[in-house]
Amino acid sequence: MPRTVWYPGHMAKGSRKIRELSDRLDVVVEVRDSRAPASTSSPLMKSLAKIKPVIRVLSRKDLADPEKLSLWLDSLKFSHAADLRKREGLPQIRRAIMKFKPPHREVRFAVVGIPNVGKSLLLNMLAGKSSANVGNIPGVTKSVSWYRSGDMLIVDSPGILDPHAEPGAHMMLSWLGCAKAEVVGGWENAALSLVKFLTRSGMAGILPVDTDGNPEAALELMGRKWGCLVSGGKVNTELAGRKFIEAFSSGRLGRFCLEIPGGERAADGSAGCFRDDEAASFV
Ligand SMILES: Nc1nc2c(ncn2[C@@H]2O[C@H](COP(=O)(O)OP(=O)(O)OP(=O)(O)O)[C@@H](O)[C@H]2O)c(=O)[nH]1
Ligand SMILES: [Mg+2]
Repeated sequence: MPRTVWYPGHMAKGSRKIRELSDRLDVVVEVRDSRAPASTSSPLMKSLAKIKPVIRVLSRKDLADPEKLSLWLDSLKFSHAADLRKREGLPQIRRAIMKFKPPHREVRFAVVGIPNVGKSLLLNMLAGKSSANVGNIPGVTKSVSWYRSGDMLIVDSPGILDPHAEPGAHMMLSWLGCAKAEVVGGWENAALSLVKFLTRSGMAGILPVDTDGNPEAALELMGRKWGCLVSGGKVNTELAGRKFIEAFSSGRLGRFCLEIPGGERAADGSAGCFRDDEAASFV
């Protein structure tokens, strides 16, 4: 049985530290991925949102389906979409944070979220310098650190997942690069389940090959298309799975949203993704 939850020591420690320093914060900035704003919400917010004001940043606006993203912006309070690489959305986020600045000192806030959603990049963009390490794999930031920039005192924190998540809840996160594929049974497993999801939710058009709905056949075709072959001309399905997930999560296959806000349908009338309350039940 593969493990389905990834919760190394630095997540437990980071979670404890953020709770300890929360008294010193004026506001919490939670970063989620625009392509799955429900599944990429931070487990820390269950407790933090009760004691601190929250500003939500939906990163990777550039990779999301614009119509579905606008539904999320309407339904999530205090949310701002951003393309952090191009600094789009940054002035609005900065203004929202500055509203919490006390007159006598700098504004103090923590950037929190699950792994690889853009927390450290947001911090660097707000600070105007490359202070925190950024990288496109989950688990780059391992500890809680303070950064000072002008009238902001910012805490960067490690990406933290829910240790009590349902089995399979991290599957969608692995498609987005926010959880490791090893934890959900490897790249092939993650890829097969993504093909199944896209086919079931009317999004098969984003697949790089024509498929009749058979996930194994689709992965085989992708492997041949991308030259993922081993001796005897067989397809290396683990490698094909990895290439597929990487192409999907980086946006090379097109823009998408995997979820829409609870109970509503996408603006085009399609059921093109799961409602947020269904998100964990697809595997
Ligand atoms: N296209 C695009 N990429 C982004 C955006 N925001 C962040 N990224 C990329 O996402 C990757 C992860 O960014 P980080 O800032 O390291 O993410 P993090 O949340 O700090 O990750 P951990 O420290 O691992 O938890 C980097 O390759 C960023 O360039 C965005 O708005 N659009
Ligand atoms: Mg980081």
